[in-house]
Amino acid sequence: MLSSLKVLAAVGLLALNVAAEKIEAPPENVMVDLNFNDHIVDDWYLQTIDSDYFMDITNAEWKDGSLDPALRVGEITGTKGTGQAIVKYKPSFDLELGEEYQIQFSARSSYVESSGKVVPAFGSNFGDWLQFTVFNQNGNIFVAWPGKGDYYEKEWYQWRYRFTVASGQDGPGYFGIIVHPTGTSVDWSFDDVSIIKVP
Ligand SMILES: [Ca+2]
Repeated sequence: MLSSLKVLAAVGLLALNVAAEKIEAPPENVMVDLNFNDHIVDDWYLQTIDSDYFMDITNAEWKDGSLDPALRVGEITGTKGTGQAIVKYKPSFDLELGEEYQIQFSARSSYVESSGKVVPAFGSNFGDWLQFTVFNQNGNIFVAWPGKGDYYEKEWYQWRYRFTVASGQDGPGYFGIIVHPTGTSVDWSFDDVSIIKVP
C-alpha cells in the first residue's frame, strides 16, 4: 500500500509541472466551487492524529481592508514531524475516466515574522506543512505539496494544477487537505477552492 501511494504521489508531482491558466467552464463542469461565504463549516470534517486543531469559518482580511469568509484550521498543540490533521470536504463529486480536471485553491497562514510580514510558514514554503489531495476509497488520485504559489494579495497565495483520472480512479471523489504540525500555534486559512472538468 505504501509503495502504491508513493507512485500516486509521483504522478501528482508530475502534474505540478503543468502551468494551468484560469479556465471558463459551463456549470455542469464545475465539481466543486467554494468561497465559504455561506459560513457552513458542517460540510467539513476534521480528524486529528497526535495533535490538536480547531476548524471554523472566519473572516480573513484582504488588501483593501474588506473581510472575506475563509476556512480556518488552527494548530492548538502539535509537534513538528509528528501527527497530522486531516481536513476533508464531505460532499463527493463525480470523476470521469480519462477526463482532465483543474484544481485551484488559495491559502494563507497567520504566522507573522518579526518584521511584521505575514509569511507562508517560518520562512519556507506551504508545501512543508500542507498537502492538498483528491482521493477516493482506493487512495489518492492527486496530491500536491505546494510551494509558495502565486501571490495575489494580503499574503494570500493561490495554486492551480491539473490531473487526469486513470482507470480505477473514476466515480465518487473527495477533496482534502492534510495539515502537518509546526509546533507553534499557527492558523491556516483556505479559500476559493474549485475543481473543474476541463472542457
Ligand atoms: Ca471567501
